[in-house]
Amino acid sequence: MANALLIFKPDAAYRLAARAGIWGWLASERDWKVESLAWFQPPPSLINDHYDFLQGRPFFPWLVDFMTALPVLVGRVTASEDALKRMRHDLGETRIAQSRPGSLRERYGIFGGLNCLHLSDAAGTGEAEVARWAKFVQLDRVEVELEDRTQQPDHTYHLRSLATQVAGGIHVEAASQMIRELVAEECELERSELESLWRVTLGALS
Ligand code: DAT
Ligand code: MG
Repeated sequence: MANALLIFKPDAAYRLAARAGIWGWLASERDWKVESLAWFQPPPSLINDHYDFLQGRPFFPWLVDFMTALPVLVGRVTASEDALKRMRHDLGETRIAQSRPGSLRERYGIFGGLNCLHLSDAAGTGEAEVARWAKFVQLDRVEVELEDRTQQPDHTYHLRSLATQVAGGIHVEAASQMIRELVAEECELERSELESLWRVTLGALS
């Protein structure tokens, strides 16, 4: 069995419809088992190590801010190597514009690297990631109960359209403001947390 690290990134941890949809898939445990789940805010040093292979890329400072701005949901999944491959297929490609239609990222990801979920890409990386993160967060028990439905609206596709405008330099202010309003509707967050989520969401578009 392979161990894989799983992270609901801020865009999935707080956008409640996205979280419910992704949890519905994960909790089906068709071919895998969720062994742990916990809230945890990673320090920048951990994200620097976790994404070491991306250091120097233009989006790297944003990526560290994205992954450290708020507590995220971190878990461990066990699966056969084939099942892990199927999970990654269900997840979809990294960048939202390239993500396979019907995949989780195409369904719930907003734009670019705002792609909802981290899942180790193979048994080897999973083992290393689990060992690294286990020094910071417990990966042995499920301590968070998530809902697979919510009253909160899902504005993913509207957000993607607005994000495309902002990234293209079109109606930047109006589109950014509408993104703030729609993200706020999707979440149940205090103002200061919402501002962090706005910052990392809009930060992905510049
Ligand atoms: P994945 O998350 O699909 O395993 P990865 O390991 O190559 O992708 O990259 C890790 C994260 O870095 C990815 O989830 C989002 C961000 N990222 C990677 N390439 C990117 C790009 N070209 N633009 C923006 N963000 C990117
Ligand atoms: Mg990866």
